Amino acid sequence: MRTQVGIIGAGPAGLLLSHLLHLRGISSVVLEKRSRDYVERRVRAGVLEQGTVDTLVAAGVGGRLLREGLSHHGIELRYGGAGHRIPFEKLVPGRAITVYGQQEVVKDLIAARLEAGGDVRFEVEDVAVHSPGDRPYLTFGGERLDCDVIAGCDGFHGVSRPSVPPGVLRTYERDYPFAWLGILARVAPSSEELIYARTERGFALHSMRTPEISRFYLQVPPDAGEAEWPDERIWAELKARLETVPGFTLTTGEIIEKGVTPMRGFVTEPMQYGRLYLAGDAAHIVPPTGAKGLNLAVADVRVLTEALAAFFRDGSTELLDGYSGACLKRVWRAQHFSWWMTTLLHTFDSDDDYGRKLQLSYLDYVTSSDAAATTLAENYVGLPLEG
Ligand code: RFL
Ligand code: PHB
Repeated sequence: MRTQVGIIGAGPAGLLLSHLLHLRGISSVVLEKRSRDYVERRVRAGVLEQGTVDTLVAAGVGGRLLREGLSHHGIELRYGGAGHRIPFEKLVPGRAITVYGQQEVVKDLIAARLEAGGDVRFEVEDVAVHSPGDRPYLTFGGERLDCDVIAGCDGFHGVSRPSVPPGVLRTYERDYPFAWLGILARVAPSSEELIYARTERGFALHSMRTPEISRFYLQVPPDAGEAEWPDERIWAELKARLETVPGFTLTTGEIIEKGVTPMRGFVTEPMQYGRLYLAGDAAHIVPPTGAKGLNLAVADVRVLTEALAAFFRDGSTELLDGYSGACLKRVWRAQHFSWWMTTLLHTFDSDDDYGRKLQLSYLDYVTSSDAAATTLAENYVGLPLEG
């Protein structure tokens, strides 16, 4: 078997890449180790930058997103007994975010790929990358797929990044001393906009998916297990961290999903080796406080598509050679923003009163100065995409 681009992973990065390449007349095969049902149900991100929405719409996969996505023009920062709105319409006019579940994006992309006769294979076993330096090929389940190029879109725990010879990639990492417990609940959101809450008990986030489904996150110890968090404890803690302003009541309901996510920043440089290109979480992850992971995956894939289109058009490798450099600027901006949001809103060492005072001082600044609030707003809605 052969294809132009062998893609490992049917997450947002791999599926969008396959779709955008198809629109340019470039063939690809997507190899995914999980089942279709599993990837379509995996609950993850929910906030799409304007540029992500524009990319999906321009690619013809934004129909349902435009109908069902919730357009948001602000977020609330809640701390010290008061809520403070960051108004996007005033600070970054014409730019907003859209709340639409990542698994809905994945469903839309899978449907589009299959409808166009795309080759997306699920439950593929033992994918391995061979000769990434020059004549790359993939093996899986006893088969061989020869490729001109391989795209490693297999997430943080995939096989593509470890297939690069030792010493080639440099990695940069930051671990945080806490995790997030994420909850999906069958209950109408108690707020119209997202609430990022800082309390002495830890951070909490009120997000949503639809007018009937809410999404919440709680800062928890790094080794927390789901078993330690029965539903009653979750609601009690969410109430303690969110019902901190007069007149706000959190409506509770049936919890339909929960999971613990570690908080980590990670970047690999470069994001390529020979004919292997890494995109999305395979190359970098951010703590979710800035809502950037999925959006960065989309930005990478846009750059990679342009570079591959030039390569298959006339053999030019200039854009491919510059792939990492073109992506990493945005990646590091998102790393910084995600670190900054995380540092601003989470509870760290309870003995560190100085750190606590700094946090509160910066929160006061961000919620009283348009200059500081604009910094938050323009990063949150997403800095302009190149091209
Ligand atoms: P994915 O989505 O992890 O997809 C990788 C795919 O590769 C498959 N795979 C393999 N396939 C074949 N062979 C192998 N050996 C393989 N190993 C892995 C996997 O099964 C999977 O299907 O990576 P991708 O496409 O790069 O997409 C990245 C995003 O998923 C991720 O950045 C976001 O979910 C991060 N994130 C958020 N991003 C946002 O932009 N906004 C948010 O609001 C946001 N919230 C979040 C998040 C991530 C979270 N978790 C659970 C990590 C909230 C949470 C809780
Ligand atoms: C989500 O809705 O899943 C979500 C929203 C904002 C974040 C992270 C996750 O910062």
